[in-house]
Amino acid sequence: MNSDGSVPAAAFALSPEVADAVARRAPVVALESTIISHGLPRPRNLQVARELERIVRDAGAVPATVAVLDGVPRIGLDKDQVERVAEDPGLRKLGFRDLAPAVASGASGATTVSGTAFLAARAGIRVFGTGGLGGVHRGWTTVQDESADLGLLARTRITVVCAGVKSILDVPATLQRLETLGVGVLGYGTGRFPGFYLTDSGEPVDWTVGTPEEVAAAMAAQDALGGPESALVVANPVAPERQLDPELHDRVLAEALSAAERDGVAGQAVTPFLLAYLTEHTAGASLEANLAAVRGNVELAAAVAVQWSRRAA
Ligand code: PSU
Ligand code: MN
Repeated sequence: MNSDGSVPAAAFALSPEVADAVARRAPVVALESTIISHGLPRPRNLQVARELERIVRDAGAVPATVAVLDGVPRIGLDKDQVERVAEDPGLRKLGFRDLAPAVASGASGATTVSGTAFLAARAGIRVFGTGGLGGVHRGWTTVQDESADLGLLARTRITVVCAGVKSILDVPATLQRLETLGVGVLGYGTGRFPGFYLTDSGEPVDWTVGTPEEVAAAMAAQDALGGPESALVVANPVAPERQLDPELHDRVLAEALSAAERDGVAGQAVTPFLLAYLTEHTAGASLEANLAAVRGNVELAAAVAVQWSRRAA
């Protein structure tokens, strides 16, 4: 291990640009790849992958898209690697627990929030911009389906900017788990937890910040306090004029949930089923709200990374 706690570069590959930025403590934003490979339709996903990197650069930070390619965890992808993530239908979905077997077997896969947060933190990156966190699924009392994102964030020092969690999950149960796990949640410019497609999930948050500087101050306070290496979630709502029409959202979600039950959709298939149903039955409006949320989060993540870097200087 290096003296700053990061592992030697041989354990995974930082792109030269990301390695240089981390060494200089310049602003860097980690980006996940599951959203590209499994979360968005082709060929739009490649455009989005490039656009997100562009948004980070325009805000004065270095993008570090994370994926595992041929058994090598990569933090920062070149042009061909980004294309591969978007276009290769064979990529697996890799959470934190999948990383070791993927590395050992030379597999390729896109990293989820848990996989990305882990690798980014190990590489010395403190800020991560994404769409929505995984969370506690509806029906958790019987199926026990809770994303590994929550547990990983309870033991990883990283700041994740997201638009809350998708309404296909049990939002109050997810917030409750974050509380139990000791993961701080800051509403960005709001006292309400965002609902991914919707500006307001209907649930409150306990803390509100208004600027990237305030986020960076909370990060610095986390470090000053010490204690368990937990993350900080910055919940950034999609602008009201870009959200999915709440009435349409509620109606189509109810339909989607009953269709899933009727068709006996279960396990890992539930989320893709519901998301595809929403996209189809809102004539693409859910996709546009999704993209607006992700863009806003990545932009805010870059602004936070810039402030964080200034503190280090
Ligand atoms: N939420 C979204 N889009 C996504 C995901 C979540 O709005 O693409 C992805 C993220 O990569 C997240 C993962 O980490 O799904 C959670 O999957 P699971 O529930 O299997 O842990
Ligand atoms: Mn799950």
